Amino acid sequence: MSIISRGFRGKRRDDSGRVPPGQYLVDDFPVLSAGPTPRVPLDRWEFAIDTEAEQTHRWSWEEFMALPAETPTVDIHCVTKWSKLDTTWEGVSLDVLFEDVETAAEYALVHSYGGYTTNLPLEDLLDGKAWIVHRFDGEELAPQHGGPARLIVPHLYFWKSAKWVRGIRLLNEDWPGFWETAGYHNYGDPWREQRYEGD
Ligand SMILES: Nc1nc2c(c(=O)[nH]1)N[C@H]1C(S)=C(S)[C@@H](COP(=O)(O)O)O[C@H]1N2
Ligand SMILES: [Mo]
Repeated sequence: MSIISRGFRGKRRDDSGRVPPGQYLVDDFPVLSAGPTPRVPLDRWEFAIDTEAEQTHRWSWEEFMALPAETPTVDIHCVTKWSKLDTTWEGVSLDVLFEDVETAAEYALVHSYGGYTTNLPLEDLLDGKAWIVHRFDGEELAPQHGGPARLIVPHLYFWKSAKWVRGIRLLNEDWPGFWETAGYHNYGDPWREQRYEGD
């Protein structure tokens, strides 16, 4: 009887198929901010959804924290080519925030404390694809990573995941955000390597 070796795979998980083209894996968590880190006291923090019909839905920090939370584990991909697998967050699904929002708009412009903006189709925020998170890796979300709360939309390049998120404006017509105006791709699908305008 012979001992058959099936090959030693080591302890590393199988990452194949999880890293989009042109990306490399990192274990640390790089900080990428286009400006200074805004500090928002929680008693003045609010998150708002404004519809194309000028209806506003608003949450104070207390109201936001009272919403049902989820703990997504997702892979994130920055256009500067780092990817980080299995990041763990805690926050509120956009499906919860949109529950009572009546809209026929197709586009969303996300805006942040500090003035950052980014755009995406509304459908990319819904159906379990996006969250407003306030915890990362079991800890309060650090200010440099977007605390007190940021958007995460892991299926698009990470610039769509607005830090220090303040609100979402729903629009009938697409309106490019900060990086989208500066030559980056309007949609930003990492699996299709949509880094720059024209990709
Ligand atoms: N408000 C705001 N959100 C932002 C940015 C920014 O400059 N300002 N940078 C984006 C980019 S390019 C990336 S890669 C991620 C970086 O998030 P991190 O600093 O937590 O890694 O945030 C995105 N969200
Ligand atoms: Mo980025």
